[in-house]
Amino acid sequence: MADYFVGNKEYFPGIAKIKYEGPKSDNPLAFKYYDAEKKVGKKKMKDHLRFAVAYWHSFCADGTDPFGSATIPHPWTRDAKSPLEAAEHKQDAAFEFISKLGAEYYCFHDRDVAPEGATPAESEKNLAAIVAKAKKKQKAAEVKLLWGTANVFTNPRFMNGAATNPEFGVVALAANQVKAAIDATIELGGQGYTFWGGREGYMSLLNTDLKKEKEHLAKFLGMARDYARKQGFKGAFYIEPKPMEPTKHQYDYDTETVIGFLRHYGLDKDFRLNIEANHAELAGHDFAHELETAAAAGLFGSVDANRGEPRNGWDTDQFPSSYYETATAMYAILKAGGFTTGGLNFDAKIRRNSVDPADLFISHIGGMDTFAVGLEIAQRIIDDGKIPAFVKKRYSSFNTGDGAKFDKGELSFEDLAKIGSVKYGNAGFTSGKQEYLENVLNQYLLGL
Ligand code: XUL
Ligand code: CO
Repeated sequence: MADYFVGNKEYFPGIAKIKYEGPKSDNPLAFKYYDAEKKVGKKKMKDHLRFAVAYWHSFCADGTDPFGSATIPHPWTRDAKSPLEAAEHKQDAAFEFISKLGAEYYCFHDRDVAPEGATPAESEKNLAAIVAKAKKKQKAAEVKLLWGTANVFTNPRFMNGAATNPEFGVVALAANQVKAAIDATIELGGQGYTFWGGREGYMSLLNTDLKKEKEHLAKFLGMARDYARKQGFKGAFYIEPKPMEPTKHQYDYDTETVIGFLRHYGLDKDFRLNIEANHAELAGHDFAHELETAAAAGLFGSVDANRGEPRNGWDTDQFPSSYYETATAMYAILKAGGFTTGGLNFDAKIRRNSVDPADLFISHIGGMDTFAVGLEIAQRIIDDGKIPAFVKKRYSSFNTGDGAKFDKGELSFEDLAKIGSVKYGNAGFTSGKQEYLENVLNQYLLGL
């Protein structure tokens, strides 16, 4: 046990390193499908999936919702003599949890890990002190930083936005925070840095200069990128789309919107997409649609792995539990070539009545198992080959003859129109076979 906690106190006593026990196990604290070292295709499961634990949901969220106060006990906040000491205890709990779980990565916002001070300078000092400790604990627990970010949405001063705030002073304060979070990410060897524009949107067009705000956002992102590169940061920058909540309309609405924005402002060389399943749903898209859209633009980066509740319209951030969703998502990810700097970050929280300490483990185990199954099914789709072969054949009329000339840009529009009328009067009646393909996928899902 001593191997798995790095602080002075054990916060999850009685829970040892989580092991793979296989599908027949009835131990809730064991993996049924996630077998880290198992090879799937050319890589081990752990290298395909690159799981990360989200600090904010797992160690900060306490079950508070708009209708009720905290329900989830956080023993690490007890007995601390100062906010900084409480942050250190929380950090001990976090590294104990992540290493017992066997996730290789974690993600954080500046304010998750270190308390805000009375002044910006004090906040920076707090963050630097915590980062120094995190560096040692990451090493001891063998945990790496997938990405860091800044929380420029909780503090009331961001009520009118951060980078898109109509007041220059707030834009500058946001920069101060983002700069410190970038420094922390670099210091901790982070493989990415994420921007989720919590307050970057508008509540009413009557008080908003939309054009100016979008230009400010682009300028801010470009300046932050230049600063990080100057400091030697080699990782990826991610934009995490979300259509609404907290604002009525967020500028990073969905993947397609972000791609257009990045290209318009020349940011597409450094920035990629961090796609969240629940945000896809809020935008009216399938998770796999968002992944394929990013991949098609060469901008797929990372994933916030969670799910929404289809019967309500907000960001419930639940743990993934649908094999269908993880299989179609993993298929999109494998087709995109898999993760490089990114991974599967559980931006998910236990329900507010999941109050046993073991529930935090059980929820992550379920999410990891669900993605492990999704990965195996996605690999089966590829290995069996029926679905990819069907898609290839569906577009085969572009492989030769006039179709190939069209693809190469060798036909004028007049040529194309003439070929249509002369040769293809009866074209268009080929079945799309959706139901057949859905049946094939269901066969893979059952593993028969
Ligand atoms: C909010 C959300 C954030 C980002 C990071 O909906 O998803 O937690 O992932 O700021
Ligand atoms: Co997220």
